[in-house]
Amino acid sequence: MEPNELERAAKLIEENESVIIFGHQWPDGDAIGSLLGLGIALSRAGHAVQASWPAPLELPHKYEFLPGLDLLVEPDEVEPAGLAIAVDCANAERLQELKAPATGARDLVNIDHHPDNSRFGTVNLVDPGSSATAEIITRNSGALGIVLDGDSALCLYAGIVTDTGRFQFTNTTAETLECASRLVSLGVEPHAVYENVYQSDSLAYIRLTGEVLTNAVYDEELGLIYGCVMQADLESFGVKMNETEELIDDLRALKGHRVAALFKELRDGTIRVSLRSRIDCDIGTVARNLGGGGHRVAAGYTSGAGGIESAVRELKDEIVASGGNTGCR
Ligand SMILES: [Mn+2]
Repeated sequence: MEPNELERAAKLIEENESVIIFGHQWPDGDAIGSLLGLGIALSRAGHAVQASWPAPLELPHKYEFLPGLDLLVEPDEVEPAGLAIAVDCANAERLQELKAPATGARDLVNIDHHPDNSRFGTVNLVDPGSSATAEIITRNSGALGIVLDGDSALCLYAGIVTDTGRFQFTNTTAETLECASRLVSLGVEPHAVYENVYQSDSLAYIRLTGEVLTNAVYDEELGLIYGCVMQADLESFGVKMNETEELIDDLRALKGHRVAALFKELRDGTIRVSLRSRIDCDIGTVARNLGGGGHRVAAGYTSGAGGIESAVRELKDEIVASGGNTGCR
């Protein structure tokens, strides 16, 4: 990240009274935590803040404990503002219907940690070395002229905890832990985040997990473990798709696997594929080759409407084909 980008972002924040903050569709803990944490800090500094993401503006229930939800505005009700800030979005396409208000603002600050970020902002605070967008905001809050309090710290901490798999993933660095330490110093109680985010599953979800794990398949030759969540499963167990975000982590408990994949059947029949890998296997490149994107060890893409079987075959073929470059084979 270039130092003058931070200065330019700080100046834009200072100059603009009205700010819209955007996350990506189906936001995860980092997108939500970054959006709300930054939103709270700016609103308490006197800015008029709107926060949104592409429809549906549904918050996964485990994040309902976070403060700042009053800042959320339905995407079709967003009013123009002088400054737009995108958080955790790798490219402007991820903003979907919010792309127009985002790029229509005089300036767009793009804060993100995805290695394939397209630098779509007029100012780009992109740092692929950061575990989370929330880590970038925390570490640079001073340089950005942002004052964090207990509430904004709680949101940012939730973002870092979820994107690092509770400080277990390969993206966890000394800087990550220093940022977390700072947020705890501001009043965050780690156990409260744990209880709200990781001990809030419904019995229906736990039973669905049992079903997915029971039917999981392990391809020993590729070191690939995968499971599927079908629309029929969601209906019979009474679970929403946005509750299944962490299900892939259960597959990763398998000793010796290299890649974990979760195939999710969307309502329109297309298959959303989430991927995780060991550090020596660049699953982000595999996802990009299949039209998606992401990080080296956590990525995803959308497969066509050919059904689960063809999606599985497509993934296996790509792992084999790109194996020499990605180290996934
Ligand atoms: Mn993130």
